Amino acid sequence: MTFEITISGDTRKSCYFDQTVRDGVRSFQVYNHMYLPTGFGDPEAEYDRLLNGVAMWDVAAERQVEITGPDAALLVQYLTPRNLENTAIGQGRYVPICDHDGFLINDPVLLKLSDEKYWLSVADSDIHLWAQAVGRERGWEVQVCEPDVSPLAIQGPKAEDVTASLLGDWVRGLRYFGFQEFTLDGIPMLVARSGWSKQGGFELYLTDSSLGGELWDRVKAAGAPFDIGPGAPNGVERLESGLVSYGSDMRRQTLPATPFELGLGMLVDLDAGHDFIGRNALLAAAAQPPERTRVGILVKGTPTLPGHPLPIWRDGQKVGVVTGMAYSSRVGATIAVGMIQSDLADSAEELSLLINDTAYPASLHPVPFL
Ligand code: THG
Repeated sequence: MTFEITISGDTRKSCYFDQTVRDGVRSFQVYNHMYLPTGFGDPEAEYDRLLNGVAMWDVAAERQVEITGPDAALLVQYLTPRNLENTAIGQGRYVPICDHDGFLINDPVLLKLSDEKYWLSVADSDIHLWAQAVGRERGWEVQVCEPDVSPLAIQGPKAEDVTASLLGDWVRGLRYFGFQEFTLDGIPMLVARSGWSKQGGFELYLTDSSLGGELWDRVKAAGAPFDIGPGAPNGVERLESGLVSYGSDMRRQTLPATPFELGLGMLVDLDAGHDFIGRNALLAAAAQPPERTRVGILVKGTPTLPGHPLPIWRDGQKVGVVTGMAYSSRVGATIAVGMIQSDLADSAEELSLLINDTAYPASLHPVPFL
């Protein structure tokens, strides 16, 4: 029997879609109601490019929530536990967003474009509606909208050479998470040193989606001497590097977690004196040791994750969850991340995962793995 699934009409393509299809995309995931490429059919080559060369990723699904107006700074600060006081124009910050119970509902990159204009480059949840509602309910003078912005990531040790040869040597001077507006032969963008990998690189925030195909091809051409190839946010490298993935490591509705439980406690500023959503809950949470702690896990064997969260077993008891797992050739083992009850986070032994009726021995490992 065959059947058809219609995905809501709210789900859309990126402005790089046609180029990714032409260049051999093989799988997509729906992320922020958009099609996000997840693979081009050769995971080993894509991993190798990210680690040793350079890759280009269509990450337009990292959508922007634009917050403007006289009270924009007020709203942005109220949305995140991180103290934004010393954020300069042209500086990005990684900012957790929590609900009133202190559970993470997103972990965007914040870009400060001016004192009255901010972008939240969001992970996979509907922060646009949240920000708009909060601003309105507070009676603040702010507008929340989605601008025409489509990030394209260039990642890997040769990303700087590629980006410099495309845009000029000035990009070498960009600090980590710093960004700058730039127009390349009529293609307007914002150039940032950032990206969802620890291999270094840039994100080009194209601000005219009608020029997506042109920008993709310009990056491809500039990267050709460096053997650039298409890729996607990499599930193996992110585990090795300990990057958090909203939707995998936590999600408000299915796997609620506080910043403390996810190892993001350093981004929660309870003493700065600013008010923010979730402050009381996080104050209470901070007053006692967290119930669960984020851990890395080494798994014996080469199972694949049948779905997540997957329970971690010890002595016939569920003591935690695995939220991401993959074989890492650099570690030489199957690695995973997840959360475990805090009293076991330092020294738990005899852990196991149960996958398809087979028990796989597991042991703790510090994150990042590399
Ligand atoms: N780039 C942009 N937008 C994004 C992402 C991105 N939106 C969705 C998603 N990724 C948001 N989540 C993250 C998670 C981690 C990081 C960035 C965005 C990240 N973390 C570094 C780390 O953990 O080591 C740096 C953290 C820090 O500076 O404190 O880069 O990738 N545009």
